[in-house]
Amino acid sequence: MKLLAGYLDHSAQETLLSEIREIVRQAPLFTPCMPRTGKPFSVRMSNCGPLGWVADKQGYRYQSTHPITDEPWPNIPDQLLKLWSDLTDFGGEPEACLINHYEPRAKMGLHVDEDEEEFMAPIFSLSLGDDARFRLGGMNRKDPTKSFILHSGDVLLLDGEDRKAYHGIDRIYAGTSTLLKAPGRINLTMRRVTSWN
Ligand code: MD5
Ligand code: FE
Repeated sequence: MKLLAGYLDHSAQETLLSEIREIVRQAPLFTPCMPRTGKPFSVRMSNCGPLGWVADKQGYRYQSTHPITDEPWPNIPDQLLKLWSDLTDFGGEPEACLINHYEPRAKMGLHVDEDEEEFMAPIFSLSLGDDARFRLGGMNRKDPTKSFILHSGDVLLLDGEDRKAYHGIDRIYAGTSTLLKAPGRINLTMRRVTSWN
């Protein structure tokens, strides 16, 4: 795991945020839910790129359209594609950029990202807005975990072993950033999904 603390300066964060606002206007945030039980996530999501991650009673999957509007996802902003090519040595562009919106009380339980076919590609994660406590464990749910704080503008690169590690967001520290109009946090995660493209 590589944490690039404060990689984006304030003005780069503002520029990116205005692009994300436009994306979310076209592809509104939706509330994912757990397969079978239908229990809603506390995080709301949208996506940009050829594929987007969705979660509903049928399960977790990547698909090329928004689950409510049925429209294709908007493009990934050039600024994000450039960050991917600058910071990863993986050939090819990311296929999915998941947009997670955390309100102050939202969290994401420990999980492994395993809906992708391509496990060789890194995962790129960027934080905007309020600080969050991130928890990173090992390959097994019971392995010991470490936690650390992610700040607005931080980039996290996950490859190798960490790509399959348990991780989650324990809590948001509301009011620690003034970037967003309201307290909360946005996380952008770029991924390769298919292994044959
Ligand atoms: C977030 N999102 O802050 C986090 C950051 C998700 C998710 O976990 O699935 O949407 S992504 C950080 C990440 C991805 C893959 C592996 C690891 C971390 N890891 O092993 O630490 O909203
Ligand atoms: Fe994850």
